[in-house]
Amino acid sequence: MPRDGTNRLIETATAEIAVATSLEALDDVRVKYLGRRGSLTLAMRELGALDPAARRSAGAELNAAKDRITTMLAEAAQRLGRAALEQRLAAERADVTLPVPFAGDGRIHPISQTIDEIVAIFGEMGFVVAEGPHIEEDYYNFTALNIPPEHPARQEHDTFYLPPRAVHRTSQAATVGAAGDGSRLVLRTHTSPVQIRTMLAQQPPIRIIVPGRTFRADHDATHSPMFHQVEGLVVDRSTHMGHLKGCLIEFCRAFFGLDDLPVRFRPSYFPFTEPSAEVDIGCSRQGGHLEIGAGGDWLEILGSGMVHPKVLQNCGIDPAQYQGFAFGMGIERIAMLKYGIPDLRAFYDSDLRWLRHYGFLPLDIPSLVRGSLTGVSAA
Ligand code: 2NL
Repeated sequence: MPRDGTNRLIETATAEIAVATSLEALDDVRVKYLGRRGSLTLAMRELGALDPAARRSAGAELNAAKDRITTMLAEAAQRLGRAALEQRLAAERADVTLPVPFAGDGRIHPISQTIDEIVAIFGEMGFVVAEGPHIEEDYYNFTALNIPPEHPARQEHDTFYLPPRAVHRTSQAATVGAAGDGSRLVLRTHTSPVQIRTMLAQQPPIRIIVPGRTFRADHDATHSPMFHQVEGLVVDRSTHMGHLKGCLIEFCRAFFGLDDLPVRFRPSYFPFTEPSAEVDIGCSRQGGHLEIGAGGDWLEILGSGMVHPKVLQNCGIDPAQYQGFAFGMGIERIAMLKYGIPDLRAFYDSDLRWLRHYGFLPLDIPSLVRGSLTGVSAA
Protein backbone atom coordinates (compact mmCIF):
# COMPACT_ATOMS: atom_id res chain seq x y z
CA MET A 1 0.00 0.00 0.00
CA PRO A 2 1.46 3.38 -0.95
CA ARG A 3 2.26 5.91 1.75
CA ASP A 4 -0.74 8.20 1.16
CA GLY A 5 -2.91 5.04 1.25
CA THR A 6 -1.67 4.36 4.77
CA ASN A 7 -2.19 7.99 5.77
CA ARG A 8 -5.75 7.93 4.46
CA LEU A 9 -6.36 4.76 6.44
CA ILE A 10 -5.16 6.46 9.64
CA GLU A 11 -7.32 9.48 8.87
CA THR A 12 -10.51 7.53 8.31
CA ALA A 13 -9.82 5.36 11.39
CA THR A 14 -9.25 8.52 13.48
CA ALA A 15 -12.52 10.01 12.27
CA GLU A 16 -14.48 6.80 12.92
CA ILE A 17 -12.99 6.42 16.40
CA ALA A 18 -13.90 10.03 17.17
CA VAL A 19 -17.59 9.45 16.38
CA ALA A 20 -17.92 6.03 18.08
CA THR A 21 -20.25 6.63 21.02
CA SER A 22 -20.19 3.16 22.54
CA LEU A 23 -17.68 0.39 23.26
CA GLU A 24 -19.57 -1.76 20.73
CA ALA A 25 -19.19 0.87 17.97
CA LEU A 26 -15.51 1.18 18.87
CA ASP A 27 -15.05 -2.55 18.50
CA ASP A 28 -16.62 -2.37 15.02
CA VAL A 29 -13.85 0.11 14.08
CA ARG A 30 -11.20 -2.24 15.50
CA VAL A 31 -12.55 -5.14 13.44
CA LYS A 32 -12.74 -3.00 10.30
CA TYR A 33 -9.00 -2.15 10.44
CA LEU A 34 -7.32 -4.74 12.64
CA GLY A 35 -9.62 -7.77 12.46
CA ARG A 36 -8.74 -10.92 10.53
CA ARG A 37 -10.20 -9.35 7.39
CA GLY A 38 -9.42 -5.79 8.40
CA SER A 39 -7.93 -3.41 5.81
CA LEU A 40 -4.62 -3.04 7.67
CA THR A 41 -4.36 -6.79 8.20
CA LEU A 42 -4.97 -7.45 4.52
CA ALA A 43 -2.41 -4.81 3.51
CA MET A 44 0.18 -6.49 5.74
CA ARG A 45 -0.60 -9.82 4.15
CA GLU A 46 0.26 -8.33 0.73
CA LEU A 47 3.78 -7.33 1.87
CA GLY A 48 5.13 -10.72 0.84
CA ALA A 49 4.65 -9.86 -2.86
CA LEU A 50 7.00 -6.82 -2.64
CA ASP A 51 10.75 -6.82 -3.16
CA PRO A 52 12.83 -6.72 0.08
CA ALA A 53 13.53 -2.96 0.18
CA ALA A 54 9.93 -1.95 -0.57
CA ARG A 55 8.71 -4.59 1.89
CA ARG A 56 10.88 -3.12 4.65
CA SER A 57 9.67 0.46 4.24
CA ALA A 58 6.00 -0.46 3.65
CA GLY A 59 6.14 -2.89 6.57
CA ALA A 60 7.50 -0.20 8.91
CA GLU A 61 4.80 2.17 7.76
CA LEU A 62 2.00 -0.34 8.25
CA ASN A 63 3.32 -1.31 11.69
CA ALA A 64 3.41 2.35 12.70
CA ALA A 65 -0.17 2.75 11.44
CA LYS A 66 -1.25 -0.33 13.39
CA ASP A 67 0.36 1.00 16.60
CA ARG A 68 -1.25 4.38 16.09
CA ILE A 69 -4.73 2.94 15.55
CA THR A 70 -4.33 0.50 18.48
CA THR A 71 -3.34 3.37 20.77
CA MET A 72 -6.27 5.52 19.63
CA LEU A 73 -8.68 2.62 20.17
CA ALA A 74 -7.36 2.05 23.71
CA GLU A 75 -7.64 5.74 24.58
CA ALA A 76 -11.17 5.92 23.18
CA ALA A 77 -12.17 2.77 25.09
CA GLN A 78 -10.92 4.32 28.31
CA ARG A 79 -12.79 7.56 27.62
CA LEU A 80 -16.04 5.73 26.80
CA GLY A 81 -15.69 3.48 29.87
CA ARG A 82 -15.26 6.51 32.13
CA ALA A 83 -18.24 8.26 30.57
CA ALA A 84 -20.40 5.14 30.98
CA LEU A 85 -19.40 4.88 34.66
CA GLU A 86 -20.14 8.55 35.27
CA GLN A 87 -23.51 8.17 33.63
CA ARG A 88 -24.32 5.15 35.83
CA LEU A 89 -23.19 6.91 38.99
CA ALA A 90 -25.39 9.89 38.16
CA ALA A 91 -28.39 7.74 37.22
CA GLU A 92 -28.11 5.41 40.23
CA ARG A 93 -27.49 8.08 42.81
CA ALA A 94 -29.51 7.23 45.94
CA ASP A 95 -31.04 10.02 47.96
CA VAL A 96 -31.22 8.44 51.40
CA THR A 97 -33.42 11.27 52.63
CA LEU A 98 -36.28 10.30 50.28
CA PRO A 99 -39.29 8.55 51.84
CA VAL A 100 -39.39 4.75 51.43
CA PRO A 101 -41.49 3.75 48.41
CA PHE A 102 -44.85 2.11 49.03
CA ALA A 103 -44.11 -1.21 50.69
CA GLY A 104 -46.57 -3.29 48.63
CA ASP A 105 -47.69 -6.48 50.30
CA GLY A 106 -44.55 -6.80 52.43
CA ARG A 107 -45.01 -6.77 56.18
CA ILE A 108 -42.82 -7.29 59.23
CA HIS A 109 -43.92 -10.55 60.86
CA PRO A 110 -45.38 -10.05 64.36
CA ILE A 111 -42.65 -12.33 65.80
CA SER A 112 -39.92 -10.10 64.35
CA GLN A 113 -41.78 -6.98 65.45
CA THR A 114 -42.16 -8.28 69.01
CA ILE A 115 -38.47 -9.26 69.20
CA ASP A 116 -37.52 -5.77 67.94
CA GLU A 117 -39.67 -4.14 70.61
CA ILE A 118 -38.23 -6.30 73.42
CA VAL A 119 -34.67 -5.68 72.23
CA ALA A 120 -35.37 -1.92 72.08
CA ILE A 121 -36.63 -1.85 75.67
CA PHE A 122 -33.73 -3.86 77.09
CA GLY A 123 -31.30 -2.05 74.79
CA GLU A 124 -32.32 1.18 76.49
CA MET A 125 -31.37 -0.44 79.82
CA GLY A 126 -27.88 -1.31 78.54
CA PHE A 127 -28.39 -4.91 77.41
CA VAL A 128 -26.72 -6.16 74.21
CA VAL A 129 -28.08 -8.88 71.91
CA ALA A 130 -26.35 -12.29 71.94
CA GLU A 131 -27.04 -15.17 69.56
CA GLY A 132 -25.98 -18.79 69.23
CA PRO A 133 -26.53 -22.04 67.30
CA HIS A 134 -29.92 -23.81 67.02
CA ILE A 135 -28.16 -27.18 67.12
CA GLU A 136 -26.55 -27.43 70.53
CA GLU A 137 -24.56 -29.87 72.57
CA ASP A 138 -26.43 -31.53 75.43
CA TYR A 139 -23.94 -29.98 77.86
CA TYR A 140 -24.77 -26.36 76.97
CA ASN A 141 -28.51 -26.99 76.74
CA PHE A 142 -28.90 -29.01 79.97
CA THR A 143 -25.91 -30.04 82.05
CA ALA A 144 -24.32 -26.60 82.49
CA LEU A 145 -27.75 -25.31 83.54
CA ASN A 146 -27.82 -27.66 86.51
CA ILE A 147 -30.08 -30.12 84.68
CA PRO A 148 -28.19 -33.43 85.14
CA PRO A 149 -28.71 -36.47 82.82
CA GLU A 150 -31.57 -38.06 84.76
CA HIS A 151 -33.35 -34.81 85.66
CA PRO A 152 -37.11 -34.85 84.88
CA ALA A 153 -36.78 -31.44 83.18
CA ARG A 154 -35.16 -33.28 80.27
CA GLN A 155 -38.41 -35.16 79.68
CA GLU A 156 -40.49 -32.05 80.28
CA HIS A 157 -38.56 -30.31 77.55
CA ASP A 158 -39.58 -32.93 74.93
CA THR A 159 -36.17 -32.65 73.37
CA PHE A 160 -35.41 -33.31 69.70
CA TYR A 161 -32.22 -35.37 69.84
CA LEU A 162 -30.09 -35.67 66.73
CA PRO A 163 -28.77 -39.13 65.77
CA PRO A 164 -25.51 -39.90 67.60
CA ARG A 165 -22.48 -39.11 65.49
CA ALA A 166 -20.54 -42.16 64.40
CA VAL A 167 -16.80 -41.63 64.62
CA HIS A 168 -14.49 -44.13 62.95
CA ARG A 169 -11.20 -44.65 64.68
CA THR A 170 -8.33 -46.63 63.16
CA SER A 171 -9.55 -50.07 64.16
CA GLN A 172 -12.98 -49.74 65.72
CA ALA A 173 -16.14 -47.70 65.24
CA ALA A 174 -17.25 -45.66 68.21
CA THR A 175 -20.29 -43.52 68.90
CA VAL A 176 -19.81 -40.09 70.35
CA GLY A 177 -22.40 -38.35 72.44
CA ALA A 178 -24.62 -41.26 73.44
CA ALA A 179 -22.85 -42.11 76.67
CA GLY A 180 -23.68 -38.89 78.51
CA ASP A 181 -20.41 -37.07 77.90
CA GLY A 182 -22.46 -33.99 77.03
CA SER A 183 -21.56 -33.83 73.37
CA ARG A 184 -24.78 -35.37 72.04
CA LEU A 185 -26.51 -32.92 69.71
CA VAL A 186 -29.98 -31.53 70.40
CA LEU A 187 -32.16 -28.80 68.91
CA ARG A 188 -31.94 -26.23 71.70
CA THR A 189 -35.05 -26.37 73.92
CA HIS A 190 -34.51 -22.80 75.19
CA THR A 191 -32.09 -19.95 74.45
CA SER A 192 -30.23 -20.48 77.75
CA PRO A 193 -27.23 -22.20 76.07
CA VAL A 194 -26.39 -18.81 74.54
CA GLN A 195 -26.09 -17.36 78.06
CA ILE A 196 -23.90 -20.32 79.06
CA ARG A 197 -21.63 -19.74 76.05
CA THR A 198 -21.45 -16.02 76.85
CA MET A 199 -20.46 -16.64 80.49
CA LEU A 200 -17.84 -19.18 79.39
CA ALA A 201 -16.41 -16.65 76.94
CA GLN A 202 -16.31 -13.53 79.11
CA GLN A 203 -16.09 -12.48 82.72
CA PRO A 204 -18.75 -10.16 84.27
CA PRO A 205 -20.17 -7.58 84.04
CA ILE A 206 -22.59 -9.29 81.64
CA ARG A 207 -25.87 -7.81 80.47
CA ILE A 208 -27.30 -9.68 77.47
CA ILE A 209 -30.66 -10.19 75.80
CA VAL A 210 -31.03 -13.40 73.75
CA PRO A 211 -33.86 -13.74 71.24
CA GLY A 212 -34.19 -16.77 68.98
CA ARG A 213 -35.75 -19.98 67.78
CA THR A 214 -36.25 -22.90 70.11
CA PHE A 215 -37.54 -26.45 69.57
CA ARG A 216 -39.61 -28.98 71.52
CA ALA A 217 -41.39 -32.13 70.33
CA ASP A 218 -44.83 -30.82 71.18
CA HIS A 219 -47.61 -29.96 68.73
CA ASP A 220 -51.16 -28.90 69.52
CA ALA A 221 -53.35 -25.78 69.50
CA THR A 222 -51.05 -23.94 71.93
CA HIS A 223 -47.66 -25.57 71.16
CA SER A 224 -45.54 -25.57 68.03
CA PRO A 225 -42.41 -27.77 67.63
CA MET A 226 -40.57 -24.58 66.63
CA PHE A 227 -41.22 -21.45 68.64
CA HIS A 228 -39.35 -18.37 69.89
CA GLN A 229 -38.01 -17.22 73.21
CA VAL A 230 -36.24 -14.22 74.60
CA GLU A 231 -34.05 -14.70 77.63
CA GLY A 232 -31.97 -12.17 79.50
CA LEU A 233 -28.98 -12.42 81.83
CA VAL A 234 -27.27 -9.94 84.13
CA VAL A 235 -24.19 -10.88 86.16
CA ASP A 236 -22.17 -8.45 88.26
CA ARG A 237 -20.59 -8.20 91.72
CA SER A 238 -23.64 -6.95 93.58
CA THR A 239 -26.59 -7.77 91.32
CA HIS A 240 -29.55 -8.71 93.53
CA MET A 241 -33.25 -9.56 93.52
CA GLY A 242 -34.13 -5.85 93.69
CA HIS A 243 -32.46 -5.37 90.29
CA LEU A 244 -34.40 -8.33 88.92
CA LYS A 245 -37.70 -6.88 90.13
CA GLY A 246 -37.04 -3.31 89.00
CA CYS A 247 -35.82 -4.42 85.58
CA LEU A 248 -38.76 -6.75 84.89
CA ILE A 249 -41.45 -4.38 86.22
CA GLU A 250 -40.01 -1.69 83.95
CA PHE A 251 -40.00 -4.10 80.99
CA CYS A 252 -43.65 -5.18 81.48
CA ARG A 253 -44.83 -1.58 81.71
CA ALA A 254 -42.82 -0.45 78.65
CA PHE A 255 -43.84 -3.46 76.55
CA PHE A 256 -47.56 -3.08 77.20
CA GLY A 257 -47.36 0.71 77.23
CA LEU A 258 -49.03 1.08 80.62
CA ASP A 259 -47.18 3.14 83.25
CA ASP A 260 -49.30 1.81 86.11
CA LEU A 261 -49.53 -1.84 84.99
CA PRO A 262 -49.70 -4.04 88.12
CA VAL A 263 -46.82 -6.56 88.24
CA ARG A 264 -46.43 -9.32 90.84
CA PHE A 265 -43.70 -11.87 91.60
CA ARG A 266 -44.81 -15.36 92.59
CA PRO A 267 -42.38 -17.99 93.98
CA SER A 268 -41.55 -20.76 91.51
CA TYR A 269 -38.90 -23.33 90.68
CA PHE A 270 -36.33 -23.69 87.90
CA PRO A 271 -33.21 -25.87 88.21
CA PHE A 272 -31.01 -23.00 86.97
CA THR A 273 -32.21 -20.24 89.32
CA GLU A 274 -32.54 -19.95 93.10
CA PRO A 275 -34.75 -18.33 94.22
CA SER A 276 -37.06 -18.40 91.21
CA ALA A 277 -40.16 -16.34 90.46
CA GLU A 278 -42.92 -16.18 87.87
CA VAL A 279 -43.89 -12.69 86.83
CA ASP A 280 -47.61 -11.92 86.44
CA ILE A 281 -49.30 -8.78 85.15
CA GLY A 282 -52.69 -7.45 86.20
CA CYS A 283 -55.63 -8.07 83.88
CA SER A 284 -59.36 -8.54 83.80
CA ARG A 285 -61.16 -11.52 82.26
CA GLN A 286 -64.70 -10.25 82.73
CA GLY A 287 -67.20 -11.49 80.17
CA GLY A 288 -64.65 -13.77 78.48
CA HIS A 289 -62.77 -10.68 77.28
CA LEU A 290 -59.13 -10.14 78.30
CA GLU A 291 -58.09 -6.64 79.22
CA ILE A 292 -54.44 -6.10 80.19
CA GLY A 293 -53.88 -3.62 83.01
CA ALA A 294 -57.38 -3.84 84.41
CA GLY A 295 -57.82 -5.22 87.93
CA GLY A 296 -58.91 -8.50 89.45
CA ASP A 297 -57.02 -11.24 87.62
CA TRP A 298 -53.36 -12.11 86.94
CA LEU A 299 -51.66 -13.31 83.78
CA GLU A 300 -48.26 -15.06 83.70
CA ILE A 301 -45.78 -13.33 81.40
CA LEU A 302 -42.24 -14.32 82.41
CA GLY A 303 -40.12 -16.78 84.36
CA SER A 304 -37.15 -15.44 86.30
CA GLY A 305 -34.73 -15.96 89.15
CA MET A 306 -31.28 -15.42 90.62
CA VAL A 307 -28.74 -17.49 88.66
CA HIS A 308 -27.98 -20.70 90.56
CA PRO A 309 -24.43 -20.64 92.02
CA LYS A 310 -23.73 -24.03 90.39
CA VAL A 311 -24.53 -22.53 86.97
CA LEU A 312 -22.08 -19.66 87.54
CA GLN A 313 -19.47 -22.19 88.70
CA ASN A 314 -20.05 -24.39 85.62
CA CYS A 315 -19.22 -21.32 83.52
CA GLY A 316 -16.01 -20.40 85.32
CA ILE A 317 -17.55 -17.50 87.25
CA ASP A 318 -16.86 -17.46 90.99
CA PRO A 319 -20.22 -17.40 92.84
CA ALA A 320 -18.49 -15.91 95.89
CA GLN A 321 -17.57 -12.87 93.78
CA TYR A 322 -20.51 -12.58 91.42
CA GLN A 323 -24.24 -13.06 91.33
CA GLY A 324 -26.87 -12.40 88.74
CA PHE A 325 -30.43 -12.74 87.56
CA ALA A 326 -31.98 -14.32 84.49
CA PHE A 327 -35.40 -14.42 82.91
CA GLY A 328 -37.19 -15.97 79.97
CA MET A 329 -40.41 -15.55 78.03
CA GLY A 330 -42.18 -17.04 75.04
CA ILE A 331 -42.44 -14.58 72.14
CA GLU A 332 -45.54 -16.03 70.47
CA ARG A 333 -47.46 -15.88 73.72
CA ILE A 334 -46.76 -12.24 74.51
CA ALA A 335 -47.21 -11.22 70.86
CA MET A 336 -50.66 -12.87 70.94
CA LEU A 337 -51.52 -11.01 74.15
CA LYS A 338 -50.31 -7.62 72.96
CA TYR A 339 -51.74 -7.73 69.45
CA GLY A 340 -54.87 -9.81 70.01
CA ILE A 341 -53.73 -12.71 67.81
CA PRO A 342 -56.05 -15.64 68.59
CA ASP A 343 -54.35 -18.69 66.98
CA LEU A 344 -50.72 -19.77 67.49
CA ARG A 345 -50.60 -21.89 64.34
CA ALA A 346 -51.30 -18.92 62.05
CA PHE A 347 -47.84 -17.56 62.93
CA TYR A 348 -46.24 -20.16 60.67
CA ASP A 349 -48.84 -20.48 57.87
CA SER A 350 -47.29 -17.78 55.63
CA ASP A 351 -50.82 -16.65 54.76
CA LEU A 352 -50.46 -13.18 53.21
CA ARG A 353 -54.00 -12.18 54.23
CA TRP A 354 -53.10 -12.91 57.86
CA LEU A 355 -49.79 -11.08 57.52
CA ARG A 356 -51.50 -8.06 55.94
CA HIS A 357 -53.82 -7.94 58.94
CA TYR A 358 -51.40 -8.67 61.80
CA GLY A 359 -48.09 -7.62 60.23
CA PHE A 360 -46.29 -4.28 60.48
CA LEU A 361 -44.99 -1.81 57.92
CA PRO A 362 -41.19 -1.57 57.53
CA LEU A 363 -40.88 1.94 58.90
CA ASP A 364 -43.05 1.22 61.89
CA ILE A 365 -40.09 1.48 64.24
CA PRO A 366 -40.80 0.05 67.68
CA SER A 367 -41.13 2.76 70.28
CA LEU A 368 -40.75 2.32 74.00
CA VAL A 369 -44.12 3.84 74.62
CA ARG A 370 -46.66 1.83 72.70
CA GLY A 371 -44.67 -0.74 70.78
CA SER A 372 -46.16 -0.01 67.42
CA LEU A 373 -49.92 -0.41 67.57
CA THR A 374 -50.16 2.10 64.69
CA GLY A 375 -49.02 -0.68 62.34
CA VAL A 376 -52.16 -2.68 63.06
CA SER A 377 -54.54 0.05 61.97
CA ALA A 378 -52.45 0.85 58.90
CA ALA A 379 -52.54 -2.77 57.71
C1 2NL B 1 -39.57 -19.24 81.10
C2 2NL B 1 -38.54 -19.18 82.15
C3 2NL B 1 -36.27 -18.68 82.52
C4 2NL B 1 -33.91 -18.54 82.81
C5 2NL B 1 -35.01 -18.71 81.99
C6 2NL B 1 -31.49 -18.80 82.79
C7 2NL B 1 -30.38 -18.94 81.99
C8 2NL B 1 -29.16 -19.15 82.59
C9 2NL B 1 -29.04 -19.19 83.94
C10 2NL B 1 -30.17 -19.05 84.68
CL1 2NL B 1 -27.78 -19.38 81.61
N1 2NL B 1 -31.37 -18.85 84.10
N2 2NL B 1 -32.67 -18.60 82.20
C11 2NL B 1 -34.10 -18.32 84.16
C12 2NL B 1 -35.37 -18.31 84.69
C13 2NL B 1 -36.46 -18.48 83.88
O1 2NL B 1 -37.30 -18.87 81.64
O2 2NL B 1 -40.71 -19.32 81.40
N3 2NL B 1 -39.17 -19.22 79.85
C14 2NL B 1 -40.08 -19.25 78.75
